[in-house]
Amino acid sequence: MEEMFNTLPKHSCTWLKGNSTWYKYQNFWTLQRFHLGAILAQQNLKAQPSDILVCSYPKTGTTWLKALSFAIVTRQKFDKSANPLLTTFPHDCMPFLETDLDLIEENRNKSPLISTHLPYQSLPESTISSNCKIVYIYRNVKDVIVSQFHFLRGIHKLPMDDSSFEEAFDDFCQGISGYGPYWEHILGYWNASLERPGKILFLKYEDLKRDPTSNLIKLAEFLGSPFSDGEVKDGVVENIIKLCSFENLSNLDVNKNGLHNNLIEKQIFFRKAKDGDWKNYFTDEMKEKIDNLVDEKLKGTNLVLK
Ligand code: PAP
Repeated sequence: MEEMFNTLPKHSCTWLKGNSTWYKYQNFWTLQRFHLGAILAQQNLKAQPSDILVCSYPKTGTTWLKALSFAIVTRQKFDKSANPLLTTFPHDCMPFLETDLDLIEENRNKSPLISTHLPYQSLPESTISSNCKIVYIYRNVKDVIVSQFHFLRGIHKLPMDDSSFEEAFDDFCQGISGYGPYWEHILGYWNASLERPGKILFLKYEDLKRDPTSNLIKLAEFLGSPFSDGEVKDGVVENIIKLCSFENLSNLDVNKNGLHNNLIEKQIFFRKAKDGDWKNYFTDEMKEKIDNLVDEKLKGTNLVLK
């Protein structure tokens, strides 16, 4: 493996002061350890038809989608005051394919959810042959760039200066970003959703914000745990929305303190959660460049990333 990685295209981000080296393998960029985790999963995962994959490109709403999906599929097991999300970091509510392969089997007793940032083309073959359902979240590209910049600079305790943001932007436009290019990631899932109708649900971060109720009802139906009329009347949908809201999750002790995987401060996963924060960072030229780029890349889909 060491030898193989030595032969791959690699990129050390100047805007991360050399703290992070991404490798391009299987047509996407990420850290060596996630590539290795992906290879292990591809070779060893024995997916079950009942497994459900929670898939996303980083910084598109993963934490939120994990919390919502977990709350939906486990809602019969806990009453409101004892929900695990009150005491568990949302990322710890389900195994992450690239790092938690050994937890997947045991976790099936708790929920069918498995999360991953892998592009569709790199999902383990057994998830495709088992016809596993996939829920995919995406978000407008400019907020993703800003969110990724803050997250990665934050991890390495670097300040948020303008010149570094420009470097991060340039890398992103060249497709060099964690699990990037972003547009290839989206297109992979989008094309698969056309080939496998009913098996891949697309959700958009901004839609979830604008209309959480109908999106949650759609998500629950897709996950095979639809809300009954009685539940809707009793406010179960609204309770899940409140439980998983940015305001609630970001203020819980479990999410404010401590490290995720002994590495990353959990609070970094909760920043502003705003639609349109990019306006504070982008020049007109940058906006035009990325808008044109994604228009071009996503031509022919009805996906709007602007
Ligand atoms: P990940 O891929 O590393 O897990 P992810 O959760 O996808 O990150 O993205 C984090 C973004 O979601 C942050 O956006 P921001 O940087 O623009 O603020 C974070 O604030 C936002 N976020 C986290 N939790 C929630 C939530 N419960 N509701 C809405 N947005 C959220």
